[in-house]
Amino acid sequence: MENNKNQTGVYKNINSYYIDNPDGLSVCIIEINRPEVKNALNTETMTEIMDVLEQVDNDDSTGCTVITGSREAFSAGADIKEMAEAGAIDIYLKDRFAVWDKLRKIKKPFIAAVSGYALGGGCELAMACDLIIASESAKFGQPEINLAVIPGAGGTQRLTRAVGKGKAMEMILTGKMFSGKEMFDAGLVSVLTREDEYMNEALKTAIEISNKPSIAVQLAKESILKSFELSLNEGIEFERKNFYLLFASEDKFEGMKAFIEKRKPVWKHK
Ligand code: DAK
Repeated sequence: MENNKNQTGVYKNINSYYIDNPDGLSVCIIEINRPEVKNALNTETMTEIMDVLEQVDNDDSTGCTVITGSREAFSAGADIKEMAEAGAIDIYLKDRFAVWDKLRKIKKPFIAAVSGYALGGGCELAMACDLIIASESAKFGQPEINLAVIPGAGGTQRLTRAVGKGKAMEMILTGKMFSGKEMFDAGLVSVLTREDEYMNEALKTAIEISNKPSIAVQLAKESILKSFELSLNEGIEFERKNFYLLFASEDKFEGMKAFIEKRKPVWKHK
């Protein structure tokens, strides 16, 4: 499964590499690497993460990305030292957080593999991922209230959609941390693992996704995300267009032919 690791580039705040997958497209791993600040996300780190995600989107040989931190911290949030002196006008006019908005434009799936702290922007980065795989002892929280601010990268919206109003209120208004197990029970975490297993599980899921026909994967992701924005009727129409669009792909013909011929399909991702 894990034959070869090729670096995606040289970065200061992340390690990132591709893992070969003999059965399908390769998988990209991004490890946030700022242990001295519990993987706090300064602008440079977010820019590096985005650079890799965009690289994967443009790379026909890669199907999926896993974003992770260390066992101790996925990420303790945006870098407070970077924000401490910023004023409202400066932060608005210079649009200092613009890089965060680009996460929504990524077409290929990316998975959060969470252990340790996932706080503030760290929790929001995990929630911007397409699914969260976490260890039982992960610690999720939105502690911004303790800094006299509120979540600013989608926390009030994505958390509420994932866990409902009551739990979102509890997390955001108290700033308390909740375990991976609690967040699994609340519906934020898709797969809960034992302490040492979160990365293996994330990799397994990423490989499973990378073995699927990539165009269908991307249009499925796009359609699911649209469900947060559209009415049911509009969403179903959007889904229908993407369904029809897939009939233009070579893989659709191969998938259905292979089923009828009782053989494994050979995907071209075209
Ligand atoms: N930023 C900067 N440094 C941090 C940090 C952070 N978020 N979290 C930890 N550190 C640093 C600490 O300052 C300390 O540095 P030194 O003192 O050694 O120089 C070092 O990491 C170790 O931390 P501790 O000594 O505190 O370690 P503990 O084990 O005692 O505690 C902790 C770990 C994670 C519970 C604690 O460090 C902590 O509470 N950290 C802050 C968590 C937090 O408040 N996070 C939310 C930050 S606000 C937006 C996008 C994003 C955001 C907003 C808008 N837009 C798109 C508009 C996000 C905002 C946030 O995330």
